Amino acid sequence: MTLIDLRSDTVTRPTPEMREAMRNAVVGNAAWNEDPTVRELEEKSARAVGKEAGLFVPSGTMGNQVAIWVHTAKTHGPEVICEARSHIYLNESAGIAVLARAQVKPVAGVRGAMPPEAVEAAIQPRGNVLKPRTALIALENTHNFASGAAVPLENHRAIREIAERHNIPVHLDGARVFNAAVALGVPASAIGREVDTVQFCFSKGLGAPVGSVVCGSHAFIEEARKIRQILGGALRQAGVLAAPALIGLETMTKRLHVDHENARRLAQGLAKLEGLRVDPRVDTNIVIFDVRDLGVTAAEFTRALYEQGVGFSQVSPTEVRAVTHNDVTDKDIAQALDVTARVVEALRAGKRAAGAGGVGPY
Ligand code: TLP
Repeated sequence: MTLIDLRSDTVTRPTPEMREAMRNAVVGNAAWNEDPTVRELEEKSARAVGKEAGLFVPSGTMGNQVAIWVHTAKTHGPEVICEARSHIYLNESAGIAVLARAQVKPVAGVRGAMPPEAVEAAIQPRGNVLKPRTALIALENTHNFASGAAVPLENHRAIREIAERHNIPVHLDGARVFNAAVALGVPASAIGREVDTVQFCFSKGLGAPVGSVVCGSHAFIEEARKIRQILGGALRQAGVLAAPALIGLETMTKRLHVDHENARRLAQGLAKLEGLRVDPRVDTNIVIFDVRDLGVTAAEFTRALYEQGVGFSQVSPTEVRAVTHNDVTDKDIAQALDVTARVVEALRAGKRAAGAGGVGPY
């Protein structure tokens, strides 16, 4: 049985063009900044998000953590304002505390967007020796655990104005910034312009096997290079990884609307199934739904589906996530809906599927 794998858009296999590009990639020692393919990727990435320079890193997590560390390094007792369900807070193994030695001030968002007035209220008063110092405001767009919501530009703009007034930098976890750009109908550079630094991933919707980039000013990137070195993220002949990432950046960004349509179709189909609570607003390639009314946990639900050839992941004890990407077709979506309908029916009839495997992380 082949798996329709909707657990994440990180599961994509490199396309034949990517494999070919890897084979032919011109390489050099990237740790010495001598790999021409990595340099080309860094330059084009920076341009795409409206920044001066970029730095290739092995993962989105490293890109975010490098950025957070650089932004907070000069502050004693730093605090980072971020959304309460943001990836940097929930899914980066407390890297903020371990690496930057900063603490988090979570602010609850509405569909991933932190209300600007709540952000301003969360900024610590200056001059009070008891208080941490707000060293960074971190945004996420698209917002993964807010069903892939595309956060409107106006929200970023309002937060940037507040940040500028308080002299606080803004970082964007733009793991899926091109999905956001497509959904908002703007170039990614319009989103990048509203923040100081951006991390985005080649290994998600863009379909490349490995890699992310962190972008910002020349001065920021020089500091980031130092931190990347400390974290062991300075790679050698990384052109073989940058080559497929370039294809992701230059061609795969043009097909993301297909993933968004598939996700919408999936959400509409799931919403018809009794027992599933589905957020019908799907901006991009992520659908999140709640299975509590079926009397099962998200882990039990995903396990039952996995056994029938459909991969969903759990994002909380009751919430399940489906993510569309280059390796799922509209036919796969139709089939995933058929299988899900059968499993939901069986669960509603009180049949519990036992088994293990494939539930994915949250
Ligand atoms: N997200 C993964 C899981 O960790 C949940 C996924 O399957 O979606 N920022 C955001 C918004 C992300 O969604 C992710 C990965 C990252 C950062 C980290 O990227 P990687 O996995 O490359 O370290």
